[in-house]
Amino acid sequence: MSTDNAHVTSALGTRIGNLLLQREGKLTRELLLSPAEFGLGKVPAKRLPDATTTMTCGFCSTGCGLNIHLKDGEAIGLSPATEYPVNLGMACPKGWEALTVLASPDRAITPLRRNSMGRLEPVDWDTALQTFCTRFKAIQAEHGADSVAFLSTGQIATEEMALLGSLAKFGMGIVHGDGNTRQCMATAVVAYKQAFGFDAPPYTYRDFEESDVIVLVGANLCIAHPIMWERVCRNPHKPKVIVIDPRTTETAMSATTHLALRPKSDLTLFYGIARILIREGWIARDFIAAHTSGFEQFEAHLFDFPMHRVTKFTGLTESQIMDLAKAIHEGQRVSFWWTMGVNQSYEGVRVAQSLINLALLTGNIGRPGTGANSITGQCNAMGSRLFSNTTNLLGGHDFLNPEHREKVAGILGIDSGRIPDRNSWAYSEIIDGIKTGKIKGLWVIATNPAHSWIDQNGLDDVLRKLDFLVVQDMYTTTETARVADLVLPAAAWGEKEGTLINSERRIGLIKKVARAPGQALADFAIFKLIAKYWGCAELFQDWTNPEATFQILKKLSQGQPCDITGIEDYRMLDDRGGVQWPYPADNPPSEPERRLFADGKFYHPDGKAKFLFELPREMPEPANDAFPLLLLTGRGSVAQWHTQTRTKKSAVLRKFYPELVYVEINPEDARRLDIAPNQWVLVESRRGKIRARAVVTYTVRPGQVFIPMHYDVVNQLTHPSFDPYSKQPSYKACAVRVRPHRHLESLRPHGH
Ligand SMILES: Nc1nc2c(c(=O)[nH]1)N[C@H]1C(S)=C(S)[C@@H](COP(=O)(O)OP(=O)(O)OC[C@H]3O[C@@H](n4cnc5c(=O)[nH]c(N)nc54)[C@H](O)[C@@H]3O)O[C@H]1N2
Ligand SMILES: Nc1nc2c(c(=O)[nH]1)N[C@H]1C(S)=C(S)[C@@H](COP(=O)(O)OP(=O)(O)OC[C@H]3O[C@@H](n4cnc5c(=O)[nH]c(N)nc54)[C@H](O)[C@@H]3O)O[C@H]1N2
Ligand code: SF4
Ligand SMILES: [Mo]
Repeated sequence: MSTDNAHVTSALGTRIGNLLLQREGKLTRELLLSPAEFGLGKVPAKRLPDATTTMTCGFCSTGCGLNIHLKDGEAIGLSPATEYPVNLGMACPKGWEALTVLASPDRAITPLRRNSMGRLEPVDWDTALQTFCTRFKAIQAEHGADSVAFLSTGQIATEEMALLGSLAKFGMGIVHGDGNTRQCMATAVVAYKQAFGFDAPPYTYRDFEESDVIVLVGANLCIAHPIMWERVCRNPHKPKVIVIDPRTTETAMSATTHLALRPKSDLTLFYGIARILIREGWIARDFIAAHTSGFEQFEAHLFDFPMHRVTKFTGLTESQIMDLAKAIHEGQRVSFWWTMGVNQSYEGVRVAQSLINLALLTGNIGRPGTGANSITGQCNAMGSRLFSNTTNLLGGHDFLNPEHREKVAGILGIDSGRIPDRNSWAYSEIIDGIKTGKIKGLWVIATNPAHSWIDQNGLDDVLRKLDFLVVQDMYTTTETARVADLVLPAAAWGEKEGTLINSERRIGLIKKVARAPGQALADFAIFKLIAKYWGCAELFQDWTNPEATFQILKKLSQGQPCDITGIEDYRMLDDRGGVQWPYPADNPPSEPERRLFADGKFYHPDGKAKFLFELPREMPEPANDAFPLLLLTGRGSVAQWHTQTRTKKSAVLRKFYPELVYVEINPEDARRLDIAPNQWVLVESRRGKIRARAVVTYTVRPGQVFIPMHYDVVNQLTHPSFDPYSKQPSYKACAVRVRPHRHLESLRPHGH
């Protein structure tokens, strides 16, 4: 299919969103007339309400700018910002509905505490905070400071994450704190750190428009990053768009080439491609010699990946594989992009590095339209990677490095003894710690593990095992809040201020344009109150508000690859439509959009990037006779966000997707299993059994089925296996069987 068609396909999502919004009467008449509604063009200023302010969307990592239209200082509607460098006047349906989901009867409006009858009942903030401190302190007194842990998020402001991580680790003595970014980005973090010497996605979105070959691996942009896809569609160079994904995703349908490889055969494929590139002499020898290390060892490693092995393992043909190698060779500006099809794997780090290797081999890095590019997921995944004080010490520093601890302590004006000299346990280790009784208290902020964690059946029991579980969320009805002992009501995006860092390292602003309901407070304010009640407020004297905290983060970044000392204040971020890191004060870059490594210098001490590789591993749970199908999971529609706490609150968004959980199955398998379209079926893995509607479709291959992650039962099936380096869960492949659900079928009302 041509990319022109592709544009139509993907724009459809955005347009349908607009049309639905019109029908719901959500757009004012003036805005209806504006060209912004169709993506591009400018909103005429005179037609806008009293005032408009621009801020970054709080759903995905694209980080679109949204114009919030205000009346008497409060939001009454929004439209995509035409001047914002990220989205250029476009937004996806989630963005359009971002304000709607704030109003909902299940918003947390007061703190809730579980009473002696086992029910959650409203309490005032004073009682809630006293309970928080008394209970956690009692646990720590009995079982040690590290018996309390926290799980945080990529979805709150950077300033909030930094305050949380600092409060927990420097104030409360907590050692173990991780986030949902482990489910998402840990693989890319480790892959980049090992290969480049720092966690640094090198690209700028303009690269989507400047490539002539775009290789998308395990990334379904049309659904998960629709505005990035729009940027691909704006590419004037008639690019080859090559999608590598076992499923015929919306993105694959719109691509020029789709390679439907066997799940988890990516590593073999990319080693095979590297071997061909070297054999044919299609590599950038000068670049390799000047800017990389480990090439000879890599070349020797590739000996084991001859064509016949690659075709056999990937299920692709020789000509498909040769064509991919040729496309990479013939492209002048080749970019490699990956998302969860790579990261969420038991060998994800090495797969990500096999893509980095291809970019290094061919010198496709540091130039316009190139790069080995990990696309992030949540609105502030990148903020969490650098400033959450979980996997690394604030500002990309290292807990294990005494100089780093001294430096950070010096900047914060605290005793360096307060900074843990060991790394936190990873998410899975924290869960194991609860199982073994080492972790007794858990504080969960802006994430919903009882739905999203990989081993859901196990997790319910685990959460119940805790002596004290605190959930800080904007809703009281999340699967995790329902089992909490204490719920702290949080203000949401739009009700507070701070910064988010998007996939291209752009720091954007969020603003307070709506009042939080009831007594809900910004996470920042909650953390400050906890510091006060805990008795460590003096450590955070200078952290008076988000903007003052931003000034502290700037200092922490100084001299690091993510140096942002040159960003003066929030106003500068506002004026410029966000600023990409790095932006050092001593050498502020002049170009408005920037990519990394233009000078060929990487962050390892020798300035070189490393070729890293390893033999492929066995799939932890392959299909067999008893469980003959492989279950893939992922994003289901542009209108569903993760565990659906937010997006299911919008009547408009609900129209985009089936309400009940469904499983996509190939017609061949359906026929064999006697399954009719839309029939209820049972999907069973070794860990759980769920009911779902069958969607019979060629988008999945025979032998594979797909269930979107947005339905609460999906992780009853997934297999808890992890990448050994990143400890990221391997959500994307486990063995299941499917059969018709006769009983439910007989209950089925006619015509459904
Ligand atoms: N609408 C919407 N958008 C979102 C989100 C959302 O919930 N809803 N979430 C955001 C977040 S946090 C994230 S992390 C991103 C995720 O964005 P994506 O990673 O693009 O989304 P997924 O659907 O999880 O996975 C991408 C693809 O990986 C494929 N895949 C599975 N196994 C393999 C394999 O072995 N090899 C290859 N090559 N591909 C494989 C799947 O078939 C799937 O199509 O989306 C972000 N954007
Ligand atoms: N099977 C399967 N499972 C998966 C995946 C998959 O592909 N397949 N993908 C994984 C990935 S990549 C991710 S990122 C995770 C996401 O998993 P989660 O993080 O569990 O998903 P969300 O629904 O985004 O949860 C965010 C929570 O924060 C709350 N919240 C939103 N804004 C705020 C705020 O400002 N303050 C506070 N305090 N709370 C707020 C929301 O109401 C919601 O309850 O799921 C993972 N799970
Ligand atoms: S693409 Fe992402 S950032 Fe842009 S409007 Fe949609 S959800 Fe928001
Ligand atoms: Mo994610």
